[in-house]
Amino acid sequence: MQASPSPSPSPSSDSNSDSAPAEPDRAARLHLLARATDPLPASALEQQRHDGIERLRKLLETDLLALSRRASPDDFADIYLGFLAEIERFAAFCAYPELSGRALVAVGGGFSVGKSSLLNALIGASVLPVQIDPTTTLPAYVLAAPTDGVCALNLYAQRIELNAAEFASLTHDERERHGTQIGRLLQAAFVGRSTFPWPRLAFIDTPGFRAGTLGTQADAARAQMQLDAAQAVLWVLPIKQGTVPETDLALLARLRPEQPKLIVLSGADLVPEADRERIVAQVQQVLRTRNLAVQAVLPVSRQPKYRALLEPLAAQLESWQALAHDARFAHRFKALFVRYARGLQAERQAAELERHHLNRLLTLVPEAALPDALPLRQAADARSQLRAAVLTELDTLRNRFFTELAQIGQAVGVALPQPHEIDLIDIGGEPRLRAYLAALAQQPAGATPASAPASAAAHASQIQALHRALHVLRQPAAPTHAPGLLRRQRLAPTALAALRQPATPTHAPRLLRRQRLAPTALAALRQSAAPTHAPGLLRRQRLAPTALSVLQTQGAAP
Ligand SMILES: Nc1nc2c(ncn2[C@@H]2O[C@H](COP(=O)(O)OP(=O)(O)OP(=O)(O)O)[C@@H](O)[C@H]2O)c(=O)[nH]1
Ligand SMILES: [Mg+2]
Repeated sequence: MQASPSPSPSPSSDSNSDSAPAEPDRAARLHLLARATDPLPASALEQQRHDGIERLRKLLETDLLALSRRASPDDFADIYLGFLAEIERFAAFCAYPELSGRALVAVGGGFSVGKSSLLNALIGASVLPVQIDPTTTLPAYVLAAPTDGVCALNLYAQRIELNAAEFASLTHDERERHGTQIGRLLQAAFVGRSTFPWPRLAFIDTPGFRAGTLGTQADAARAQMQLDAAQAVLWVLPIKQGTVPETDLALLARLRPEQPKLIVLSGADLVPEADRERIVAQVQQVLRTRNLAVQAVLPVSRQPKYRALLEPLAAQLESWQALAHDARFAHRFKALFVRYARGLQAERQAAELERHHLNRLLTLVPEAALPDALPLRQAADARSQLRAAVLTELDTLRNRFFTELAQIGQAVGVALPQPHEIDLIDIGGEPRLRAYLAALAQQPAGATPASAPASAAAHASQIQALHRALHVLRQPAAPTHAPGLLRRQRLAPTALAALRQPATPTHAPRLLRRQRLAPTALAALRQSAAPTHAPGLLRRQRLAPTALSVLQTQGAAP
């Protein structure tokens, strides 16, 4: 394998662009094309992995779709596309398990902003193709390896080796230069370098997304998925722009808030030194105004003369090596299943409510009209029952999916157990609370887990509030409680705040009151003229048990 590809098209290939490719080139292209479309796994292990992923795919494409035809929420198309995209990324991960154990740093930004150039400069070698025009067509992972080499995932997610020249040819202008579009058949490339300085990091060089009028939601969604999957993000902007375009701000805003991010201003050699600081301050100001937290805004340059500018960035990357590098596939798959289930639960509740209203109406309907009215109630009943049945089947399907996922994970050496719904709550980078919640999830409500923070034990009221909320969340008999709580993602951070402030024991009830639970419950209880309304209203609020127990603790409820 050749050590280092030529980073930019050679003048000779440019001048040939209008004529037919030469014979040796044509043969080489055909050979590459054959590998890019070869469906056969190379080894027994590859075969096993391939079969496992195919079974997962079939579960989604056959069983999940069949279920969705019986009942599915309005956003099912998005959920399904999410599943397909996640499966693709999972297949890429399994085909290149060397990625596991490394924190993934995504390099994102618009077209031709200098993403690939930045990576080349950081690793001190021209491994990624760089051109003035849009260049990168397929996401390329760059990481440490015992020997230099490039491989890619072909059309059938099989791993194929590429020589340096082949990799360098897979650019946006491949068709003009070689008459082929093999880059579009490949799913991802993996560039291993023996001199890569960060053994516990891997970069992913993403194709730039289109901005402005050319922009499509699909582009942005694809870019966001790659960025989302990473543990940290380097966002590249050309320093000459002097500010952050709206498209970039929108994408940055959609990233997970706890994901560490750096803004990198490329082309620092192109502006006078005095302007550099001004532009950095300007960018920081824009980010502050938009409430977008980034660790730093760093001017950089690909020019060797400006190498010193890369040092702060290199130091930051060094610290990112300590980032947790859990493969979050299981979480993202689970989140998609939960989204489907929540949609069904909402529809089921709507049907139940309709049935409830119809029941009331039926008491007023003259007997002669009953034959017309009763089918309406039966229809609402049927809708609710169908959702309940589909929810049960969805549970079974999800468990089958996760059993299969765990087996594939085992084959490639990554643990992928099914996460608890509680684990999906976004509680930021608070490992202590995360561990605490995880321990709670394993225990019966009421018990304080051993891993609880020391100060927590002394402040039973906050802990109790947290327990109650989590208990509600875990109740299988009341599945609608979980979505309610999950949707109000404010619960966990506020519980965290309560744990942090042991001196204010009223914090938890205050929070609940702020969430408008207690006032609603109180209002319902006050309606003594219509006592039967209270439970109904409370049930509709979905958090009745929590609200009631808080009121009881405060002596406000019977
Ligand atoms: N002077 C100067 N030029 C740069 C710098 N960084 C990138 N460039 C130039 O900007 C152009 C685009 O650079 P790329 O690294 O290919 O940009 P990219 O973001 O990877 O582009 P896509 O892969 O197409 O999205 C090339 O012509 C680079 O030479 C820099 O720091 N200084
Ligand atoms: Mg590029």
